[in-house]
Amino acid sequence: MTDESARDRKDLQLDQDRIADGGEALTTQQGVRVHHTDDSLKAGGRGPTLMEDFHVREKITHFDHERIPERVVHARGAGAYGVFQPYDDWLAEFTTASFLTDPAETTPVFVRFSTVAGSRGSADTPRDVRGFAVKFYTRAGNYDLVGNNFPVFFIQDGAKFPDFVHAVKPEPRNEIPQAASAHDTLWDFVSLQPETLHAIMWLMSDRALPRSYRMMQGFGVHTFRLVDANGRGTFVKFHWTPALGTHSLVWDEAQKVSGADPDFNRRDLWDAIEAGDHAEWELGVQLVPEEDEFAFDFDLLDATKLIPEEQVPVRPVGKLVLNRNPDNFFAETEQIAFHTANVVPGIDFTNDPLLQARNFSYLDTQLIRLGGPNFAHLPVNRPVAEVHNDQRDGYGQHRVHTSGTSYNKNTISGNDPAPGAEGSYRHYTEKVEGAKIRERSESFKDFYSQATLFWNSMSEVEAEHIVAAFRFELGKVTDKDIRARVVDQLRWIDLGLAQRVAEGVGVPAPDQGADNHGRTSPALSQLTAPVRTVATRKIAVLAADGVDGAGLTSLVADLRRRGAVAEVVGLVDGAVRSSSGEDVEVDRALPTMASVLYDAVAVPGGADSVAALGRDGRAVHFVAEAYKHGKALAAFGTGAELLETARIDAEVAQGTEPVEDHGVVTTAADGGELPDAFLDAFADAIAAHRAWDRPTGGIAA
Ligand code: HDE
Repeated sequence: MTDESARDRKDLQLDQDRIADGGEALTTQQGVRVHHTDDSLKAGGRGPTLMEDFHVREKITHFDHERIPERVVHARGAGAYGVFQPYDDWLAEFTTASFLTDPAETTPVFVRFSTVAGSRGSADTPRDVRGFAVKFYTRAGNYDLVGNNFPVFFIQDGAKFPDFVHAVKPEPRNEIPQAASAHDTLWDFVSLQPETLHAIMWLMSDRALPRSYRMMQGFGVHTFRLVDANGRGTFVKFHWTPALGTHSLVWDEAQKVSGADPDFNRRDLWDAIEAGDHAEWELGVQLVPEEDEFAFDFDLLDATKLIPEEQVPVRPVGKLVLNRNPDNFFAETEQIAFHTANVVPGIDFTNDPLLQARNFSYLDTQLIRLGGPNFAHLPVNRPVAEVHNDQRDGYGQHRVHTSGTSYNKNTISGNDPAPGAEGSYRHYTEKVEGAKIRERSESFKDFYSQATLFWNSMSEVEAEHIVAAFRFELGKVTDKDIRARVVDQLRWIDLGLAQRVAEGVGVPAPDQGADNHGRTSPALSQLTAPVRTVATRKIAVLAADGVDGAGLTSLVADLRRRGAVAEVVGLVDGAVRSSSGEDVEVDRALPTMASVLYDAVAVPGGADSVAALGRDGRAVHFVAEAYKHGKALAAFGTGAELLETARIDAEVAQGTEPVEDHGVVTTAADGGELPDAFLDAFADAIAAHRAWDRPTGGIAA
């Protein structure tokens, strides 16, 4: 964004810290100009290095200290800046937080997405929960909504968090497997801790394999509290709904993406923002009046439960747009410090024991990760609201306090800074009574009903994926007793599920289980109301010398006009020579790409091009694999011959009238303008995300 007036307050504040290094002299940290940085100072050209070489010693010392501890969970992430704006003021009846209620107010934000279990250098697409952490730089101070892409969590009390994380992280003896839950310790834990099962169902579902950070929902998970001007509280659940719809990879694809592009989700976010395709979500809330606290058949304080949307609708509040990539990964995405206790007036906590533990953990973790108590001075963490207090000193102190006092109350400095100003944070007044006791509330003890609700709400395809995921995960568990114990738990969710899983993992299938309550929540399925759009979808257009250039150009232009990202993929880089002798520029060389990096594949006509592609195993595999993963395919002219070479079992058009068969769209037309009906049918197939009902062998899930 070059337009000054369009730059938000946080962006302008960051100018104080940006260092451009344009045409400057190289200096030491002390500002002394350096004459030569390729060789150390030595006693003779072949002699020993001298201690007095302050430049090289400083350079190496700084390098030695470049790393900080990675996050103990959510180490792998990607972030971006953006802006939040409410649509209108309806929520003002419930909260004094004006950034949620004043449509004239835009709030700068930084959002960090992450995987949970993997190390900082792990791949983006393991089966895992995704973090969705939003820092709002509001005028009333920073508010952090540190959520996930699942609405429920694995445990109910923070006391179990270290146990859970130790179980899911790589095994302690050999640090294997990296970024994967398919190993003995996680499933041992699950089999002994049934509160995990609802979130485990989400983990085994397609939700754990988002196609893009831009195509996943976000949830605050806990029940929080909104507070109005009179101190009245209202329970609230926060939801983020992506404008592009919620879409997932299939498992076979996700595993291959890990190799083809370990930065798949990072790159997707970065590239989209660079291209001006700003990522968007709608913030919605489910509100529950305090008098209805006990109106549900679960406890609102239990983070393993969701409020079905059919019971309490999600009401739209405003829009989040991510529009600016960070300047420096370490300074911003790595050093950003979220904390669930960063709240502003109008938002408060509940007694959810998971949330209460988080309110301790996040500050504590930043102290070790960022090396002391002054991490709020780091540019990305600094509020745009003014900061004044009597906190002093500590490692990395950036402020030069000029006041003669650092205590309150004082007379020497006119009692500045003074508490109690208008707009101060006031904690919600809640009456609390109870015996001091270490126990789990009885109201938390139904571990299965909502896991069943989730299972019942899946479409057939989604349910199949869940069964396949359990079979994969438990199939990797070496201890058969653990497999059997997990299956034994699953029968309390649904007997059929337990039996299908058992069959795949070589343990006895149970013949008795819980009576399935039969309830569903359609909103839990990703496939019930998918948003259909081709916007930002990536399409590979395969071409070799002899391609029908006019047809190719017309297809690519049409896809780009619809907002998709169309790339010409050649056998080698450079250009392909069309059948009519023009050069068509190649965007990507086939050996550097894979079908798993695209949403759809098109094969233009041109006899020589199609024959050359047909002789290349990688090109044939590219098409066959895209088909296997349910992706839209299109071919025109002789292009359909490549589909046959790839043994794709679809009806193809014999004339110019397009034929669509399970997401495979063909026309015999070639050269010049392609029929609109063909282009529309291909766009529809891409927008449908996947053709789930392909006949031959189904989707490789
Ligand atoms: Fe976190 N979590 N968490 N968590 N969490 C961290 O904070 C923790 C939980 C979540 O992009 C850590 O700065 C405890 C639920 C996200 O920087 C740490 C408990 C949810 C991120 C921590 C939970 C989350 C974190 C690690 C149980 C979804 C990444 C580094 C009581 C609502 C934020 C850090 C980022 C990160 C502790 C449970 C989401 C150690 C003790 C539930 C998105 O403080």
